[in-house]
Amino acid sequence: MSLIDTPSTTPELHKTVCILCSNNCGIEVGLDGREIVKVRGNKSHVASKGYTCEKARRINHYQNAAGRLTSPLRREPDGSYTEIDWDTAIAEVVAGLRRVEAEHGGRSMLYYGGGGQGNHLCGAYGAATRRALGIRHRSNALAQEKTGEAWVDGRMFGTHLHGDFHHAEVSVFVGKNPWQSHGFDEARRVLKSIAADESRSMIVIDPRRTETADLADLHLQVRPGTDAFCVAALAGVLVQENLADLAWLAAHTSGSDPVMTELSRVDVAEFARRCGVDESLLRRAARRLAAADSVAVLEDLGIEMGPHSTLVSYLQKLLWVLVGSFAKPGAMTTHSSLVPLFNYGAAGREPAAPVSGNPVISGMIACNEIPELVLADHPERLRALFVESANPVHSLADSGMWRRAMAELDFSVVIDVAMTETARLAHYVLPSASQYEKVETTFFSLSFPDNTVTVRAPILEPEPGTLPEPEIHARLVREAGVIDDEVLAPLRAAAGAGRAEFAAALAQTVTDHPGLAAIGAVVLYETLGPTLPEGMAGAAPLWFSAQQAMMKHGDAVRAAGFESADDLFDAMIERRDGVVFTRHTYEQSWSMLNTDDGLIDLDIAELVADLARLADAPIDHRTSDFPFILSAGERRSSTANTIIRDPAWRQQDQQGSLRISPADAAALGVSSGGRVRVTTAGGTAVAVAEINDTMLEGHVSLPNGLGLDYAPAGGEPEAVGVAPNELTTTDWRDPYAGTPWHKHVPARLEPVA
Ligand SMILES: Nc1nc2c(c(=O)[nH]1)N[C@H]1C(S)=C(S)[C@@H](COP(=O)(O)OP(=O)(O)OC[C@H]3O[C@@H](n4cnc5c(=O)[nH]c(N)nc54)[C@H](O)[C@@H]3O)O[C@H]1N2
Ligand SMILES: Nc1nc2c(c(=O)[nH]1)N[C@H]1C(S)=C(S)[C@@H](COP(=O)(O)OP(=O)(O)OC[C@H]3O[C@@H](n4cnc5c(=O)[nH]c(N)nc54)[C@H](O)[C@@H]3O)O[C@H]1N2
Ligand code: SF4
Ligand SMILES: [Mo]
Repeated sequence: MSLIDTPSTTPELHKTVCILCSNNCGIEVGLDGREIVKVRGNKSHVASKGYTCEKARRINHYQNAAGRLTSPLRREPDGSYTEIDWDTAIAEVVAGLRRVEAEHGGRSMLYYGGGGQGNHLCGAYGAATRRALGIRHRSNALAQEKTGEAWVDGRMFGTHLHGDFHHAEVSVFVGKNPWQSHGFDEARRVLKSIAADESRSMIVIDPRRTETADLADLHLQVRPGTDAFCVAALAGVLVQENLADLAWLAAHTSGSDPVMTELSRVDVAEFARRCGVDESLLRRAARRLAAADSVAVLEDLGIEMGPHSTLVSYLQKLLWVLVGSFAKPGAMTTHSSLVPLFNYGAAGREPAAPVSGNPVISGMIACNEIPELVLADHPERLRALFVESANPVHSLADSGMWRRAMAELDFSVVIDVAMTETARLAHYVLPSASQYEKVETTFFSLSFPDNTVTVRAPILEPEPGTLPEPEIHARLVREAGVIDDEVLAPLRAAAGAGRAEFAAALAQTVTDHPGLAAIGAVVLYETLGPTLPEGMAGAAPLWFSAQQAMMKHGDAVRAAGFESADDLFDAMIERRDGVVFTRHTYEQSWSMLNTDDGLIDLDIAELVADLARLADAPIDHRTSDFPFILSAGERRSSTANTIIRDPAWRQQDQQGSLRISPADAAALGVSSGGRVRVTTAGGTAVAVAEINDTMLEGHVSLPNGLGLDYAPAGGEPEAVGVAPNELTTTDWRDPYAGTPWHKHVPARLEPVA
C-alpha cells in the first residue's frame, strides 16, 4: 500500500512520519522549497515497514494550508484581533492566568489538549506550564472516547493492553473499522492477510457493512446501540455451552464466580433478538472464539460513543479472558509505555469532578462536562481555559454550548497552527511551528513484544513568527517566575561535561529544589537541550522517559539492545527510522499486570449489576419525532479529525455525505447528491445524501472533521460539509465515563428541494 508519486525532478528525501492518525507511519518526503511534493512509505521504519494509506500522500495540505497563524494575537473588546509581539503575548497570557488564579484559585482553570495524532511533546511541556501557573484541572480528547475502557482496564488489569492482530487466530473488531481508521500497524495488510488465510477468522460487530466487515468471516450486524446485548450473549454462550477455560480462569483470575453466575443467566435467544443478530450466527461466533488458540479484540468509537459503552468495554474483555487468550502470541498482552497515556493507579477511587461529583478518570475531566462547568452557577465553576493542539469548539459535543462557554470565560488562550473554531473565540492565540518544523514524537507506543517509538527531526524551518511549543512553554514558565537561572547554571555546566555528570547534578538539584520536578520538561529543555543536535533540544524530556523505561523495564530495554538509558535516549535522538525500545518475553506480560494480587480481576461489581439489569434496558432510543439513528462522525478515506482544514484535500466526497440505506432513501424520496435536512435535539443542518447499501435501515452516518472554516488563499472563508457537533448534545452520555453518544444521535430527516 506504499504510494509513490514521481515528480519531474527527484528531490532529496527526508524521513518523518504521517501525522494523520495514531499509527504515525514512517514516510519519506521530498521538498520543493517549503512544499512537500513527494511522499512515500519508509520501508526501513521499524513499525510501518513502508506501509501507508492514501491519506499520507497529500500531507502538504496540512503543512502548507492557507491561513497559517504567523503572529501571536490578542482579541480586542470589539472582537477583532491585533497582532502582538511574543514578549507582549507571553507577559499578558501569564498575567491573565495569574489574575484568575488570584481571584478564583487554580480549580477555576483547565488545560485542554496537549497533542493530537502526531504530536505529544507539547503535552509534556504543557504540564510544566500547567503546574507553573497553578492550573488544577486538565482534560483531552481521550476523555470523550477511551476513559470508559481505561476505567475497566484499571479495575481488571491495572494497565493498558495490546492485541496481536498480526498473528491472532481470531480477530474481533467491536465498533471499529480498521480498514479506514487503522489503530494498529499495517492495518490493511493485516486485514487482507487474515481474509486470505483459511485457518484464521475475523469477527466484526458493526451495524454498517464496513470495508472491514466485507473481509470478515462473521459479521454480526447489530442494530445501532445494542452491542451490550450482543456481547453479553456471546459471553453467555461461552459460559452456558461450557466453552470457557475454567482451569485457566482458576489459575489466573480472581472474582470469576459472580461473573459466571450472571453470564449463565443471560437469555441468549432474547438478547440475540434485541440486537438483531441471528442467534445461530451468534453461537457460531462464540464457538469460533472458544476453538481458537488465540483471540485478540479491539473496540473503538462504535461502542465507546454509544449506549452502555463502559459495560460493553467490560463485556468484550470478558470474551477473551473467558477463553484464556492472554500473554501468548496472537493474544492480548500488557505492554510497556515510554509515557503512559493513562494513569491507572486510582481506578475505582478517582477524585470527584467539581459540580457533578462524577469520577475523574485518569485525572481527566469528562469532556462533556467542560462547557457545563464553565456555564454552571457554582463557586467552583471554570473561568480560564488553556487549549493546546485541540479544537474543542468543533470536536466536543454541542458546539453551540461551547461557543456560549467560551464567551463566559474570564480568560482563554489557544496554541495552534491555524485559526480554528476554538481559537476564534479565545482571548489570546499563540502560533506554533508545525509538526514538520520542529522535533516531535507521540506516546502512542502500545505494541508487544517489541514496542517502538519514533522521534522525528524538523524537516523545515519554523514558519516566520511561530515558535515550537517547547520554546513557548519555556517562556511562559520563565515569565511565571519559577525558574531561577542560578539554580539552572550548574545543570547546564554538568550537561556540557557529560550525561553521568548531568544525571548526578539533576538528582542533587531536584533534592535541593523539589519544586523543579513539576516543571521538569522545561528544566531539561533549558539544560540538556542545548547539548543535543541542532533542532533537537525540544526532545530533552525524553531523556527522563528513557530513564523511566530503564527503571521499569530494564530487562526488556536491554533485550532491545540498549545497555543504558543514555544509549536508548541517543538512539531515539539519532535514528530516523524509529527505535524498538523494549523487547519483552510473554512471561513479562504477566509481571506488567498491575493488580493487587497479580491476577486478572473479573469482578467489577457495578458492571455485573448493570449486566443483571440489562434485560430491562431500552433497546431503541428512536421516537416518532426522531425516527433515525445518526452516527455523527464516521472515519472515512478522506477524514483526519480536524487536522486538515482545506476541503481540497479530499479528492472524493468533498461535502462529506450523509450515508443512507436504499430503502430509507426511497421512502424519503431522496437520491444520491440530493440534499437532506438533518434535525436532532441538538440542532439542524443540511447534508448531501449518498445512497449506500452498507447502511442498515434506520441508520444514517455523517463523517467526522467536516464543516471546518477555510479560506483558500485570496478567497472568502467557507465551511464545507456538516460540523457533526452542531447536531450533538452533552446530556446523552455514559454514566461511568461521561463519554458522549456521538454514534447514537436520534434524528429526523427531510428532503430539501
Ligand atoms: N480515516 C481516518 N482515520 C482515523 C481518524 C480519522 O479522522 N479519519 N481518526 C482517528 C481517531 S481520533 C480515532 S478515535 C479512531 C476511531 O476509529 P473507529 O472507531 O474505527 O471509527 P468510526 O468510523 O468513528 O467508528 C467505527 C465504527 O463504529 C460503527 N458504529 C456506529 N454505531 C455503532 C454501534 O451502535 N455499534 C457498533 N458495534 N458499531 C457502531 C460505525 O459504523 C463505524 O464503522 O480513528 C482514527 N483514525
Ligand atoms: N461528533 C463527533 N465528534 C468527535 C468525534 C466523533 O466521532 N464524532 N471524534 C472525536 C475524537 S475520537 C477525537 S480524538 C477528537 C479529535 O479532536 P481534537 O482533540 O480537537 O483534535 P484534532 O481534530 O486532532 O485537532 C488537532 C488540532 O491541533 C492543531 N495542530 C496541528 N498541528 C499542531 C501543532 O504542531 N501544534 C499545535 N499546537 N497544534 C497543532 C490542528 O490545527 C487542530 O486544531 O474529535 C472528537 N470529536
Ligand atoms: S493516516 Fe494513519 S495509516 Fe494512513 S499513512 Fe497516515 S499514519 Fe499511516
Ligand atoms: Mo480519537
